[in-house]
Amino acid sequence: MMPGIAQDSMPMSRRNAMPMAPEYREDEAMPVHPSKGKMPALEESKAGLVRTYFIAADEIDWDYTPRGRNLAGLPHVETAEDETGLGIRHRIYHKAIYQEYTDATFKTLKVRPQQWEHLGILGPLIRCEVGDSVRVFFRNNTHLSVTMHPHGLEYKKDAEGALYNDGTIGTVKADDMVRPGGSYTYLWTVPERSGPAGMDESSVLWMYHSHFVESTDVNTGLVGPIIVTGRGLARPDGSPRNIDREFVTDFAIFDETDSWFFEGNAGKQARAVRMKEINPLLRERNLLYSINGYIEANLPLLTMRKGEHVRWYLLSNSNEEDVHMAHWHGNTAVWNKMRMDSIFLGPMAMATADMVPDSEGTWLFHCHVNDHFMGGMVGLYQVLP
Ligand SMILES: [Cu+2]
Repeated sequence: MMPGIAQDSMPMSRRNAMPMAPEYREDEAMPVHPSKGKMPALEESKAGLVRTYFIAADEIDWDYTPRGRNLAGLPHVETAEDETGLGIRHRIYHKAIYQEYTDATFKTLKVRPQQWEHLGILGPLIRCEVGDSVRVFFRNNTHLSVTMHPHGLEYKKDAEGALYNDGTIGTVKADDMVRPGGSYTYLWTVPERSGPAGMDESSVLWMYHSHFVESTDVNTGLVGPIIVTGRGLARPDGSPRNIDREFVTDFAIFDETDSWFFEGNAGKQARAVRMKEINPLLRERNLLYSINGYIEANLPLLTMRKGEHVRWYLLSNSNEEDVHMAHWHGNTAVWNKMRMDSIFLGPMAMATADMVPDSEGTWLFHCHVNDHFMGGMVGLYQVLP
């Protein structure tokens, strides 16, 4: 636990820029629907299923290299780190992430299915079919004010999860800033315009993130995936019926100098937000070029079988350096009806690509931008016979 770290450590310049929530009262952050006891995960409504999630923002110590450094075995140019002999094996930072719980008591973490272990630092996968709705019982266990703001899904002003001068007041503001220890129930709907369009396949990727101070919230770790399957195309669990296996990979640069916890992590070094100007070198040392929060092939091995219909959902974070070229060795994929072995991602991009692997073996999966590749934005995937 990091002592005394909260947004009150925010620089004045940024505090003054914050929009105010004039009608906010603590009791307004209580759930819209009382969340006593267990709620069923699935309920039928007229339109479709109501898919219920219990998600908390939690503080954790995140290790970008849980299994050690440079697991891809790539030759690399000797760095200052090598020369100092410090042999830094782990890159650990205090962070806040979204985690899924079993019920409204928020006592038991839901075990992540093996299929989704590779999500790493990302929040739980929220999935649904067009016509469903998504209800998230959210609890903020951090010392920060945070929110959940979804992309793509339909929301009213009381479930947008973003604080700005939108002319709303009162209870409609409660979703915009969930204070430490607070909770809120977000209700999102999934109309046709949230699902696949003419050029899409049977499912599309969206994402959610905290949108209190957006850049800092995401760099702190508060981001997760949403997958929407087209109406009538989903299995009961929401997955697309025509797909054998799915992977979500976030080409994610985390700027740890823009994390709410930077001062604690770095030992009271200079203020984070102006680091780009005042100490770009220190910032560069704290840019983590990750896939799902893992660097240097610490991403769990993404395993599939030859001939399977594999869907890749590609995502990126939103720093200005989050300009990526996701590249597979060994196999090709189809994106937007085009054959690719590399897919471009701008900041906060979402892309879906389908692969039917025909080449067995263990293959590199990496960002082709030189700095990112050298910085460790590398994973491995495996095609079994
Ligand atoms: Cu990149």
